[in-house]
Amino acid sequence: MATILMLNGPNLGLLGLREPAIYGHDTLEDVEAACRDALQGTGHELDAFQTDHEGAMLERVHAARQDADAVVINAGAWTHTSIALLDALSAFEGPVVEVHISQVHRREAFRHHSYVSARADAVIVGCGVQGYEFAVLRVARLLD
Ligand code: CA2
Repeated sequence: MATILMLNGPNLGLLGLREPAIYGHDTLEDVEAACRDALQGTGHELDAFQTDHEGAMLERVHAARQDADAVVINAGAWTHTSIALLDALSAFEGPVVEVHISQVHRREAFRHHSYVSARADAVIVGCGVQGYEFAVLRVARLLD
């Protein structure tokens, strides 16, 4: 049994509670439940972590070297700013899939560049929260 770690960065704890026109009505809890359902029968389990603190995220990525086999990450705004997060993800050896709920390339120019993409094995953008399910199924396939 492999462990897939789903990471969500700043403000994503507000999912379903604010800005439904952009991010939809599902809460992060709903998304985690949908991903656990999607993984039923694959033999893989989901662990999930959200933080608004960059240092806490870096430490969780470091710990993933010991306690996770793959990472699905929506780094939120850190996607566009954090070389530190890219460096932490680069030290993780398993598959990494990047998710963005919104179609970032149709939004402001500052959302078009992702540091995380330099490490990601796949990037899922603009599929709404369903993108997380696609991402966990993709890493499950990569782990098999
Ligand atoms: O589309 C995405 O998933 C983003 O990663 C979301 C980030 C944004 O900075 C990225 O450019 C694209 C923002 C996450 C904020 O999440 C909220 C959720 C509900 C209400 C308010 C913010």
